[in-house]
Amino acid sequence: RTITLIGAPVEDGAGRQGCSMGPKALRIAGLAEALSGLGHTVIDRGDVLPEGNEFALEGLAHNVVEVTGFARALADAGESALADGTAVYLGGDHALSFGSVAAALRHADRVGKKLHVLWLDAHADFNTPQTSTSGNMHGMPAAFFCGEAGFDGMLECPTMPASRYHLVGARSIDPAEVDLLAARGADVNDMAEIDEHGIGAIVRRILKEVEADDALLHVSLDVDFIEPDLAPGVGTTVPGGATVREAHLAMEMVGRCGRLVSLDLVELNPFLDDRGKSARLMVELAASAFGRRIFDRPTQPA
Ligand code: DIR
Ligand code: MN
Ligand code: MN
Ligand code: MN
Repeated sequence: RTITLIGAPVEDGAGRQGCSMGPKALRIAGLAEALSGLGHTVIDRGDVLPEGNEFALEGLAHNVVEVTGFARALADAGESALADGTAVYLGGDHALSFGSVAAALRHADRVGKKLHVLWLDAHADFNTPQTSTSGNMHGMPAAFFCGEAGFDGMLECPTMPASRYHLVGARSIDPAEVDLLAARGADVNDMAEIDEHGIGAIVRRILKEVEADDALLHVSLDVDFIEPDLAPGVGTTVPGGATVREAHLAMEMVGRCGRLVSLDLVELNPFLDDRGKSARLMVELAASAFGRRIFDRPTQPA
C-alpha cells in the first residue's frame, strides 16, 4: 500500500498550545520508518499550510479562521492522497478532523461507497458553536461531518449519518453532547462498556457493521483515549482510559479488516510529554493499524 503522511500542525482548536509540535514529534518517533518497515511505500508530503480565509461562525468558537484554513487545506491534500492510497494525518489537535474526514467523505462519494468513522477518544467532539461551553473547536469536528447545523460554508464536505460515527473510549461527554448524540443515533461506546464486554467485542461488532455496508473506514485516534499515565503528552487528560493492549487490539483489528482509508493521530502535545513516551506509543499504534502483529516485533534489549 502507498501511505501518504500529511503533517497537520494545527493547535488553534485546543485550549492550550503545543500540538503544533506534534507532527515533528511523530516523525522523530519514527512513524515513516515503522510503516515502511511493514512493507508499505511511505510518502511524507510535509506539513500543510493553512489556506487564507475570512470565514466566520455564529456562536462560541475560537480561532475559526485558523481552524478553517487548516481544514480546507487538509481536505484538499487528503483527497489527493486518497486517490492513490491511504493517508495518515500527523496532528495537530482534533480540529484537523474537520479536514481529514471531509477528505475521506469526498473520496467515499467519488468511489461510490459509504464511510464509517471510528473515533477513539475520551470525548465525543460532538459540540457545535451553539452547544459548546469552551468554544474550543477540537470539540466539534464530529458534529460537523455528521451534518449538524452551525458550520455552514466552512468547507465542502458530504455529510454522513451519525449511526456511522462510532465513538469508543468515551468518559467525558458534555450534557448537550449526550442529548445530541442520542437524538442523532450515534454509536457511543463508553469505558464502562469496554470494561464490561471487552474492547475486542465492541470493535468486532463495529467492523461487522462496516463490512455489512461494504464501506470504507476512517480512524481518528486521540491521545487522550489512552490512560494518562501511559500517554501523558496531551492537554485534556481524563483518568480511566484504555490500556496499551486495549488500544493495540483495536488498531490490530482495524489493520486486519482491510478497509482503512485514513488515520488521524491527534492531540499529541510534545510540550507535555514524558521523554517522547506518548509519541512513541502513537507510532506503535499506527503500525498496528497498518498490519504489524506481535510476532513482527523486534525483541527489546533487556
Ligand atoms: C469539551 C472537551 N467537550 C469541549 N472536548 C475535548 O471543550 O467541547 N477535549 N475534545 O479534548
Ligand atoms: Mn478528540
Ligand atoms: Mn479527547
Ligand atoms: Mn450502530
